[in-house]
Amino acid sequence: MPKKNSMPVTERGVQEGVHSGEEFLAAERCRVIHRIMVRSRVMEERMIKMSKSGEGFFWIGGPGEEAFNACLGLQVKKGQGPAFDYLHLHYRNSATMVAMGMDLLDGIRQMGMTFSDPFSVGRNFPSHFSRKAWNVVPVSSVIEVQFAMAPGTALMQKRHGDGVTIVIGGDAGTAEGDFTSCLLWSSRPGNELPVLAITMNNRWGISTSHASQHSCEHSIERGKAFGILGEVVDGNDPVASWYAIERALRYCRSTRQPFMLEAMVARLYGHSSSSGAPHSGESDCITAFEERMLAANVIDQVTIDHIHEEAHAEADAAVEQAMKEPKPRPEDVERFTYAPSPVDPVYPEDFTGLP
Ligand SMILES: Cc1ncc(C[n+]2csc(CCOP(=O)(O)OP(=O)(O)O)c2C)c(N)n1
Repeated sequence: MPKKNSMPVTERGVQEGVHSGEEFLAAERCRVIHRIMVRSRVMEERMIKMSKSGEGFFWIGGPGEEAFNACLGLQVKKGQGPAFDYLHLHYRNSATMVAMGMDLLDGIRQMGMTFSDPFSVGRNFPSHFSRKAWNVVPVSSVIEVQFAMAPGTALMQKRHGDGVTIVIGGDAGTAEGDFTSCLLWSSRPGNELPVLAITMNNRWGISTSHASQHSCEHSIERGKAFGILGEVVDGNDPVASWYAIERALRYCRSTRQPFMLEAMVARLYGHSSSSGAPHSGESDCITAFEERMLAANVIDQVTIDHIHEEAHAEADAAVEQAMKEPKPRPEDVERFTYAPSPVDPVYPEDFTGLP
């Protein structure tokens, strides 16, 4: 079982930073995480605007999940192939992608359904990422199927280095059989797999409350039936999230066993643009972190304002650029659908279109 830090964790020689209980993150890391959170949020808010202005259409994304997601993206072992971590994300993980190095322009391109969208050539919903070079498996709109796929990459990884499989979904999705399949396949005696199964618990599944559907408060409690250890973390708190993720990843990497994490998060703009994306008034991880950073003297208000302004300029420029780029062409409608197959008489060529 990964151990909680019993002493304040100070990064060597560093005095300044933000505390959360007994845990501590150095000032520079706080500033890096904060900037990723702001850039991700501003990108998502600009995307919501696109859904209302006609520059885009349907919006779904991750405002409210940035604290946890930024910390996750920064700790992923990024690369292609079994020696690196595999990511089976859901549609609220934009801050994970931004932390891994995704340009805001690419998120905006998918929202704008442009041909230049690197994840789906303008065919999928926003935040439906896929990036082969980073082992980011295509995000599915059909919730929870990522949990059925995750043991597949983990089974392969078990035999290669210390890469692990990270799979993420919402709390409502845990009602699907795929979630249970993941727990079962990750914990078969003698065949345990390095799967980090994460639930982002915002207490809602569209308009259905968690409390009305689930008899246990936390999805990690269900891991007990499979002998899988787990931890619940305040996903609004970057300091607590950083260390919970670090413990969980260290456990999966070193033991090659599964682990469960449940991050309690906010759903700041409702489910999607289909519900109008109104602000929910829930607690905001960015403003809360800024207050703590200010109080700890690791940032000042002028710098905070500058980071927000820079992020707005970056997102606006991205929309301007994306809107100039071509849309998918009607004559391509049958392309980019199937992987190439020399034995397929209908689609023998490369129809994936993805790099
Ligand atoms: C298999 C399947 N059933 C239903 C839906 C419709 N649907 C889309 S999102 C969603 C709610 C998911 O809630 P949760 O898993 O808690 O994630 P959240 O959106 O709250 O982050 C539902 C029911 C779907 N996309 N796929």
